[in-house]
Amino acid sequence: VALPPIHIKKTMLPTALPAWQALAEHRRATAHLHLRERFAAEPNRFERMHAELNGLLLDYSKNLIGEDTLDLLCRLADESGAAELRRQMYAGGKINLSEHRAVLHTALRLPENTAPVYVDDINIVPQVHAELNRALDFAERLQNGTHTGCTGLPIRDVVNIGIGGSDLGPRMVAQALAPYQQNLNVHFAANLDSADLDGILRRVAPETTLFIVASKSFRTPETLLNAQAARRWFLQSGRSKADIAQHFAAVSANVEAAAEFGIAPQNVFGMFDWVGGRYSVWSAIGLPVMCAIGREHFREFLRGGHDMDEHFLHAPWRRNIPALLALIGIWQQNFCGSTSHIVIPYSHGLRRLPAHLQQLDMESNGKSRNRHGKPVDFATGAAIWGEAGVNCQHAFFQLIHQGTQVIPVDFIVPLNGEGADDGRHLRLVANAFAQAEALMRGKSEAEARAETADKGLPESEQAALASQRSFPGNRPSNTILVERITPYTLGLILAMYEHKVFMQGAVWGINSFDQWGVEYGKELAQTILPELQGTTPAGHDSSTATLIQRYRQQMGNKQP
Ligand code: G6Q
Repeated sequence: VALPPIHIKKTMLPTALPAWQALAEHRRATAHLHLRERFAAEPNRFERMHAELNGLLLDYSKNLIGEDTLDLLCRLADESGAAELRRQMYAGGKINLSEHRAVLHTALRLPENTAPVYVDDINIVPQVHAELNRALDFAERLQNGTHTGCTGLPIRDVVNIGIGGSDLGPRMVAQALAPYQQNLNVHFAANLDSADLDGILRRVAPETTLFIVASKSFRTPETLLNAQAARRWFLQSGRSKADIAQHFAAVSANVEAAAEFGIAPQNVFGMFDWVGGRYSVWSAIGLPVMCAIGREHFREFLRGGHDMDEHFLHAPWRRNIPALLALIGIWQQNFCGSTSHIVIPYSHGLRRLPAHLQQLDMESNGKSRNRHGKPVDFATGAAIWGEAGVNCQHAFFQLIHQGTQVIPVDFIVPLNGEGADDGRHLRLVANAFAQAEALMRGKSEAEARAETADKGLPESEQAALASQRSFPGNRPSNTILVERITPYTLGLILAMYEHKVFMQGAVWGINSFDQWGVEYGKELAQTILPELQGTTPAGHDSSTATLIQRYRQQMGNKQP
């Protein structure tokens, strides 16, 4: 089905839009307002500034915004043409212009009996389900012991070898859903540092281990080198090449290369050209997750993602959770001057979520040209970072409270924990809420002084202490509550962030779906590798040339 061309003018940067100009003016007029005063003046502020979807609650009231700010941000969304780009994305339009690709991670989460989605005139929904079912069946055969190792023993350990999008998503999801793990242990090796894979190989046995080589391109050197190391380890344990069929699987869009590597065709699961690596955990790249949690739970994860897709597609901006996160992020970054954004899950299971979001967001929106190649004149993707709460409170929170930068925070809080109900989770939640409140309110010098008034300190010391113990407050945060982390709620959370990233890219007019910086990194080492091995370095700056020289002096003839 031919889609009409995207209507956004190529030369138009969002800074030229009337709403952008109005927001800049609005910031000048409202910068003096403190959140503490806003809350005092608006008793129903929470009521007006929260949104909910199927048990996920977004409280965005602790942001430096008023109703007027939100109105202008929604106008910006309209003027930027984000709704049209969203329509194109869901319909299979090739919105990844630099790679001429459709962007259809939403199609991976569609129920089976759904309206067709066409890419190059082919309805992809049946393909999606065929490949999903193949992967789920395979995971089930591993789980129930129908697919055994070459000695007839059941598989106990699954080792995923992949990197970037072929690692971070499935690793994070498998870890977050550990309470749903059934009878297979899953491990993840990504780093080229041999300590990563070798550490896993020391803990597993060849006859009960299955390796998944996860690489969309099947050309990523890190993954191929680790896969070759795994194959060597397997063969050196006395197994034959014929045994590889029982112990190696692959997920790739490059089925021929997987076959060349020696993986049996029935163990190769396809990926689609129209899914970017960082959006691919919902595809067969989720195979290690399927192995860990099984068919029904994986389907629940997809259902969560799909429900968020429907919400993002249909809800008006003002009630649209991913759009609100995106627009408030744009406000914070482009109008209030923040340059980074923190994600703090108060959940040990979600401790890798910041790492996953780092890739999702920074690889998608770390761009300095618009989607038609025009340089931008405003800040795009924020630096994303974070760590599990409460650990981070004892580390970098000092800077968030009293540092000179304002860094917005997302607090992600499951109301129920997974472990023993001995009061620790209750305190975890108390910490999350208290941090958000403290960041918002701050503490005036007078309040700090009142705290130390009865300590019998000399007046000068009291004053000095009060100034150190005061907090500016007015520091923005979102709080995202779910009842607990389940496959369904994790699906909601993950898709929510994917659409936040899309929405920001859409308003900024950039292509969130290519990653030339990653491709560049893949090329660069190719030049230096032979030089480390002995060919004469050429054309480098003095720093790089000396570093190469140092390696060669140190390694002498010891190089592999
Ligand atoms: C993700 C990126 C990148 C990619 C890795 C692995 O969106 O494209 O992180 O996932 O470079 O690529 P392969 O899956 O092709 O090995």
